[in-house]
Amino acid sequence: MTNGDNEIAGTLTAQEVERYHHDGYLSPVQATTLKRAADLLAHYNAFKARGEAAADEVLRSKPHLVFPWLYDLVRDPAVTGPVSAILGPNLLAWGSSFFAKPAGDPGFVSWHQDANYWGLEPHEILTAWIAFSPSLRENGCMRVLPGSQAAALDHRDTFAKDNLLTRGQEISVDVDENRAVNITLESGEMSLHHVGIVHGSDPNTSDIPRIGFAIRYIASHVRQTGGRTTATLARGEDTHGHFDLEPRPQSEYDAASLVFRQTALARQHAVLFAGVDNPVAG
Ligand SMILES: O=C(O)CCC(=O)C(=O)O
Repeated sequence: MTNGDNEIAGTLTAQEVERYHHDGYLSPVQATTLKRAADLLAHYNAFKARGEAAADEVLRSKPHLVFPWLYDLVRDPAVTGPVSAILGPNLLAWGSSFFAKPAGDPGFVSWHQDANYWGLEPHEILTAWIAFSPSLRENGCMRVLPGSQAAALDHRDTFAKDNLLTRGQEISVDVDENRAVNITLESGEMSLHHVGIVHGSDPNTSDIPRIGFAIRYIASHVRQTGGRTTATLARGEDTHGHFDLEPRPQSEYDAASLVFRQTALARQHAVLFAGVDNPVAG
């Protein structure tokens, strides 16, 4: 398979894979060149500048279904190669979300574990969080608790103002923040985090925007426990057929891809959270 960003290794060493399994995350991993990251950010900014009423909602859940440049990133061997070193050769992307904090943005993400919400089994699932802009402590980089993927903790919905998770999901027991590690990234780098790891992030107190694109990858044998939904074939083959496969959008933000995305999300919502708004970003 050719690599979309030729100068990027697109794989992991055995030691890196072992570190991922031990710590529940791996960072940094090169995902794109600096130039490609700048192009991706330019695409993102150009779309935001259009001022579409639904922009934030679309960017939050499965935007790769309406932007060809994101669909291609989801399937890019430079990104899927390292993921595949952990999850195996056959990968689906179950979701994607932007987590964006403009300069000075009060938005934060409470401590949570994704595994609590997604209804996917087994947990051969990880997020590739790709930095479209630098992600630093001062602009609210993601933070993780190494090793915390081993135990499932109780959560509650807070609906807190400024929480970037739609329902303000948070762990309802004490989290020892002294153990947290800052995931700082340069543009074009990514972190990989296990679906069970405790993670969150603080507001952006700087004048540097923090724009991250999170892709939820699953091994192709993973199932949606509550019913059949859709996913994108990201690498290899869909050997199990547990999901209906999502097509590449014909062109940016076209009517057909917008309708397809709405339908896919409606199916996902119906299976996961009947009557609850937007589970995917959480
Ligand atoms: O971007 C952040 O600060 C948090 C991201 C997150 O919660 C996730 O990718 O699951």
